[in-house]
Amino acid sequence: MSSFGSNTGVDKKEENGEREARQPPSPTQIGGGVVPRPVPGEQRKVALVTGITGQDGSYLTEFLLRKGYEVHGLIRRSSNFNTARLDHLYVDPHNAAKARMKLHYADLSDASSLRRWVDALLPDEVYNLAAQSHVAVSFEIPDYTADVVGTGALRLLEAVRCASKPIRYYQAGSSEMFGSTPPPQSESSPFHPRSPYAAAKVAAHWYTVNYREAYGLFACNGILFNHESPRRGENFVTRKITRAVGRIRLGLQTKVYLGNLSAARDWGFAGDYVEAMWMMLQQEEPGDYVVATEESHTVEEFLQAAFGYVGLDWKDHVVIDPKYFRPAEVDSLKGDSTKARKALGWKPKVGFQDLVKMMVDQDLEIAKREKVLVDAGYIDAQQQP
Ligand code: NDP
Ligand code: GDR
Repeated sequence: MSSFGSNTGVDKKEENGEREARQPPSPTQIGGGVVPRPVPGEQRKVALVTGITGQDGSYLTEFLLRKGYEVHGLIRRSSNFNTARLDHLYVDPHNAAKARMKLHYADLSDASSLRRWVDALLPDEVYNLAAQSHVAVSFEIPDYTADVVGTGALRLLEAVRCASKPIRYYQAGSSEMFGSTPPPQSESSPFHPRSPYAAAKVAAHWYTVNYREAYGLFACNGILFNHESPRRGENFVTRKITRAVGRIRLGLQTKVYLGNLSAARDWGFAGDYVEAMWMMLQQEEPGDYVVATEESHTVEEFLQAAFGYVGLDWKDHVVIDPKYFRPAEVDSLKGDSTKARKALGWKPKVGFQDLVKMMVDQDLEIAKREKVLVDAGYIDAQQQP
């Protein structure tokens, strides 16, 4: 713990978590809704999750609800509903006895909204999962990516630091931070980011370390390698492939256009990885952890596994389109997660082949439903090549 003071007006003892939490004020009207406060003395833990509508946010929320948490998620305003991954967890907040997941509007680019919700909810744990998380897109919108991914983390850390009780903080770091550093990559491997996204994640990583050292915050960086699932966004390569496999198998599409097939990634299952996030925040001391399967496969190997599972040859269906190559590529990622396995007792449960099958099985089901609509003339299969 550092001996440096803070500028929040509270003394060091308080920042190190030795102060009694303030009595939470009574419910406040914020953002058009009544904010439920944790009842003093109640055992239920409260988590605040940014990026709750994303792949990891939905798995983490399921996990925390199973653990008995009350989960508050910050969502950004969108012209379409962006809560599809959470619909199965949603209970109308008027059903106060049952609704343990609550959603509030905020944005990582808006410091005041972050500060307001941290102050209003006074959670025990904050999980910062929000990001413009697409590496290729970060070359198109570098400024925005840096703002949300890098400075956004700083804004949230500052809100946590200034809160009136000690709050544990998780930062969603990425194997992309290692970039061109050769595998295996561990906590002691140097960072060499290869995209605006990765550089912004490196900034967020060091902001987190800095707040831990400077203010004694219980702040952890999870350096997570690629993790996928049936809920993966459809423009990440694994899901793009499994969606295409489902549609091609059902005759709704014939080709899929891809970029670099020789890149190697350490792919795990997202449901396993959110458990590691939680485990980090339950330790006696904060720290940084690599989370990985320690097994690496190329995009081509993923294609073989996914197409092969439904009896197809990927070479008959894949077309290389140079537009999907990146200005700078991360060639090879394979994690060394010894620290997480020893210190947290974490290990992945789902292997590569089972992950591929899980994703293809779901995307076959989605394609079957699409086919019903196509056959009935409700949608046009020719939207895809
Ligand atoms: P997703 O892209 O699925 O989800 C990102 C989330 O961030 C969404 O909820 C999105 O909201 C939200 N978000 C985006 N911009 C903003 C903003 N300006 N303000 C508030 N919320 C915002 O990512 P994943 O679930 O896959 O990843 C979770 C985190 O882990 C990310 O930080 C990612 O960079 C990191 N990571 C992911 C890995 C992986 O393999 N999945 C590996 C290593 C790190 P909306 O739904 O409205 O778009
Ligand atoms: P990544 O995931 O960049 O590793 O970031 P992505 O699935 O986008 O790319 C993996 C590899 O596949 C190659 N590739 C393609 N990628 C996409 N998206 N689309 C294609 O058509 C295509 N063809 C080949 C890429 O070049 C790359 O080498 C993910 C994100 O979740 C990040 O937020 C996270 O931090 C890292 O994983 C760890």
